Amino acid sequence: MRVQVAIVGGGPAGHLLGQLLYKAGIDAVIIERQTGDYVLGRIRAGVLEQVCIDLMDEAGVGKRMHAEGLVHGGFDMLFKGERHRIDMNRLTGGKNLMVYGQTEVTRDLMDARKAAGLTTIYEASNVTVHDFDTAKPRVRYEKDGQTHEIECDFIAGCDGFHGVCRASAPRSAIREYEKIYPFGWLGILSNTPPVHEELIYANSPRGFALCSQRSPTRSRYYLQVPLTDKVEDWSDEAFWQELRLRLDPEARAKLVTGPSIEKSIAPLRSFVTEPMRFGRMFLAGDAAHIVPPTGAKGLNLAATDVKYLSSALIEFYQDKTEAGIDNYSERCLRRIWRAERFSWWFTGLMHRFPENGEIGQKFQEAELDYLIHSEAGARSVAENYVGLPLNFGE
Ligand code: RFL
Ligand code: PHB
Repeated sequence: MRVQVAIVGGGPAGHLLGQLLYKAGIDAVIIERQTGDYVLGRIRAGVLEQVCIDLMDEAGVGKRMHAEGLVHGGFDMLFKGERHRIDMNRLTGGKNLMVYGQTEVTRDLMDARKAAGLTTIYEASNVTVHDFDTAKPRVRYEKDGQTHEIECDFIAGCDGFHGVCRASAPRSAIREYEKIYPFGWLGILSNTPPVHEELIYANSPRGFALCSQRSPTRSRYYLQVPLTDKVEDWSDEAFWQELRLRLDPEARAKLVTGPSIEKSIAPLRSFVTEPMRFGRMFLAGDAAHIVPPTGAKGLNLAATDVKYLSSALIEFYQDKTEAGIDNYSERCLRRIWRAERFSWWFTGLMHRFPENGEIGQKFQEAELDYLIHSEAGARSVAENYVGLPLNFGE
């Protein structure tokens, strides 16, 4: 097989890239290790920034998102037992976020791909990437006991944190920055009405908690837990009991509980790869960077990488210029480091770090107190949380 772009990884980044390239008449194939159902079964992000919403529209898949997504103009921060609203909409001059699950984003993109008759190779094993330092890169994979090879002009590494593309970049050409946090997030999905119409980020003496949602009848909640905890240690009842203890009295009284339909623990990490281009192979999304989920930035960053990459590839084919390709890594990394900084800071503000002692706790409380009482402080949180514009600082 020969295509212009071989996309390794069929998560949200790979699928969004496939759709944007298709719209521009560029021929691409997606090679995915898992089945489509497996990809859709991973419960992850829930909050879309305006740039991500715009990209879904640009890709021609925004209809269901606009019909079913929930528009949020603010969120609550809970500390010392009281909730304080960050009025994002007012503080940012009218900007909002959309609550619409990553599963739905990916499903809409997969459906559009299928409807257009485009090729996705699922259950491709032993995927390897070759010759991306030449003008004729190749991707090899195995399926049904046979080895296949794809020739292409470019490889897009959209294969997530554990993918093969970053791992195949020459070690001498790559620099990685990493911070691992000393706790994880235990998440639960349940068919119960959300405790509040907006999200609640809680800094409680028992640890962080987040009340999120997917729809008026489906909730998503998270608890900060030690890295040593296992999902099996947490019955549904134990989860709800702990969540109650981390909320304020009003939320505690309103909380509706029910059986979990998904429960998992995610580690928290800050991670950035530099650069994001190796000859004719580009990294995008979680393949190149990870943020702790506190800032709700991971999927949104993946989407903006893909925006920059699709624009660069379209310029290459239509305008015969390599300027966008040459600029790709630097352009992405500026945006990524800003989101990394915010996610790291917000994680530090909202979680419990016993190793920082009582004084660390006092610093946190003083900062939270400042942020909710200072217009400038609250605006800075709101501006970063809602997402900085694509051309910020350019
Ligand atoms: P993905 O989603 O990991 O997809 C990569 C795909 O590549 C496939 N793959 C391979 N395919 C072929 N060959 C190989 N060798 C391969 N190796 C891997 C995988 O099977 C997979 O299908 O990365 P992508 O597309 O870059 O998307 C990134 C997002 O998934 C991620 O950033 C977000 O989910 C992060 N995140 C959040 N982001 C937000 O913007 N807002 C949020 O509210 C938010 N909440 C979250 C989150 C992530 C979480 N977890 C579990 C880490 C909440 C949580 C709990
Ligand atoms: C989610 O709904 O899964 C979610 C929301 C906000 C975050 C992280 C995850 O910061």
